[in-house]
Amino acid sequence: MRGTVHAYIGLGSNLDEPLQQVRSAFAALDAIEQTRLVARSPLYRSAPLGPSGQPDYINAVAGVDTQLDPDALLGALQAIENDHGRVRRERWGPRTLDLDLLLYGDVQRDDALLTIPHPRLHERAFVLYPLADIAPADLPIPGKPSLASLLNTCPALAIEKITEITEITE
Ligand code: ROI
Repeated sequence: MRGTVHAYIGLGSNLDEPLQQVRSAFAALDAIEQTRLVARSPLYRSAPLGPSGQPDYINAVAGVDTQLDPDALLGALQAIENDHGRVRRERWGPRTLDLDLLLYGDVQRDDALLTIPHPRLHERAFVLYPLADIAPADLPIPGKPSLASLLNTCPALAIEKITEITEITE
C-alpha cells in the first residue's frame, strides 16, 4: 500500500457567494477518495491580484492526508472546481472556485501537467498567510526559502483575516 502524504491546497473564489464556495470546497476535499481533510485555515478576504475591477477574493488553505498520487489528486481538485461551476475564461479573471495544489510532501516537480511547489506560492500573501496558520513554522518548501523567511519578504498587504481557525473534530 502506498504511504500517506501530507499535501496543502490553496482555495480561492470571487464569484457566486465566495464564502459558501470556499466552505463547501473544504467539505468536498474531505470527500476525495483516499484523502482526509486534516486542517482548515481561517478565511481571508483579499484584493484581486491581476485585472482590477473584479470582486475581492475569499482565500484559504487546506491540509490533507492523501494516498493519491499528485496526478490523481490534481484530477480530483479539477473535478471539484467543475462541480462548483468553474468556467475557464480569461487568464487571471474572476472565478467561482480555484483549487491549487501548493505542496505535496517534499515532492518537487515541473512538467507540462504540474508544477510543485506551486510556482507562485512564494510571492502571494493570500497563500502564505493562511498556509502559515496551519503549517509548522519550519515547513520545508522544496527549492524555496523556509515559510518563515518567505513571510518576512511578503508583507500581509491587501489581505484581511475574517474568521478564526476552527479545529476539525470527528
Ligand atoms: N487574487 C486573489 N486575491 N486571490 C486569488 O485567489 C487569486 N487567484 C487568481 C488571480 C486571478 C491571479 N488573482 C487572485 O487566480
